[in-house]
Amino acid sequence: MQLKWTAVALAALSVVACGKKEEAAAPAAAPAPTAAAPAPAAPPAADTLVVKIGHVGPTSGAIAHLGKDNELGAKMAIEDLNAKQLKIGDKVAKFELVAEDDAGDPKQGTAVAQKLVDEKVNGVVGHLNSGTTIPASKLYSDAGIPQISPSATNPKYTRQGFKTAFRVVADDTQLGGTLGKYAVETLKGKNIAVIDDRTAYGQGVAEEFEKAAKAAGGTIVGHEFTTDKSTDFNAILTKLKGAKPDVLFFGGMDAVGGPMLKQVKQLGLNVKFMGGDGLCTGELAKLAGDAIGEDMVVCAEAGGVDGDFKAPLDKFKADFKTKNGVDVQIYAPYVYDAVNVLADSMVRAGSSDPAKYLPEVGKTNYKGVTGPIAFDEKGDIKNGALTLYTYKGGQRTQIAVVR
Ligand code: ABU
Repeated sequence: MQLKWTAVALAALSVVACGKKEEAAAPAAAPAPTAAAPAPAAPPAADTLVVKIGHVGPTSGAIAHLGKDNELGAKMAIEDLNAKQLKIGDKVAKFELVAEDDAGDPKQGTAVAQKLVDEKVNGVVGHLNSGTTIPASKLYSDAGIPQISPSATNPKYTRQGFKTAFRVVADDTQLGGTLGKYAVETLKGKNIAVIDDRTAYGQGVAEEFEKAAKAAGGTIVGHEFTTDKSTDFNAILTKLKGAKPDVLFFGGMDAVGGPMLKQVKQLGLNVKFMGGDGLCTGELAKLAGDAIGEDMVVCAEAGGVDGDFKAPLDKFKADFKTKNGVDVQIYAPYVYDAVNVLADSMVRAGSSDPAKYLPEVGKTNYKGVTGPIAFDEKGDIKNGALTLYTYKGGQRTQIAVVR
């Protein structure tokens, strides 16, 4: 009897064991989603339209802080657009960000531009640097893909006759021109020295500055050259010191301008240090340390708002800080607006097909966080503003918005 019970029990256990074995041997079901391996995205519903927005900036390299600033602006725009459930034609748009890094390098810029073209993005916001934006713009133009740069200021970008190229900031003619006049008329500079980094941006803005400073009655006492990767400026600063300048203008980015300011201080060069938008970032104060001085640096952002338009920009900057834990560096709000301008054009066209919505980009009349946006026949922002800044107590501090 005891034996019989044991045999039945063993048989039952064996059935359970076999059952488990069979379960284990069965074809694996789809793995449960984990943080490391998320479940594949569900295919879009039939009434959903996937819209791919390419973004390119230097998210690696010396100005990665600026590239990341721009990319975060694009991410915020995409999230806000998706929350609105916009309709393009009769479908709800689902915007997807395709973010690429060009490292601020012209060759990498065209390589990632080709990648975006091959991926058939519906529009592009970028690139950040003029030196990458200009060569990439030919590829977008050939593919008929609308491109809006939120920060490239070299005039050539919109003067190539490409119908696809737009810019939501002022250009170097306006930047350099305003700063050159300001150096002479407001800062009372007489002997003016210039350094540029030989990039499309640095060289262009320095030339415009020089022209305007001369036209306002200033004397250019020296013009020296560096690169966008240099760290030692002693030779050129020493040479310029001999010409006794009262203003030194630098055409280049903050990553070079910060260390240059330190060496200006070490050499005892007593100048107002000026620069365009590439210098005019929150990061400059960190890069220069106490060499930033009080009211010593004067620079300009290639956009700006005042009056009633200030509140939306202030709100964007506060939201950006809350969401990302960092302050806006400079151009994130312009990226945010540029993505929205593309989306607004698609809605008006009832299509995300670049050929169909491109004409609507040119007709844009959009109220953004950076102010009103409309384009002239070249694709440049109409009535673009500039904001002049200095640094007080290590903080970028607004002087004035000028047009
Ligand atoms: N506009 C300053 C930074 C970007 C560029 O134009 O190269």
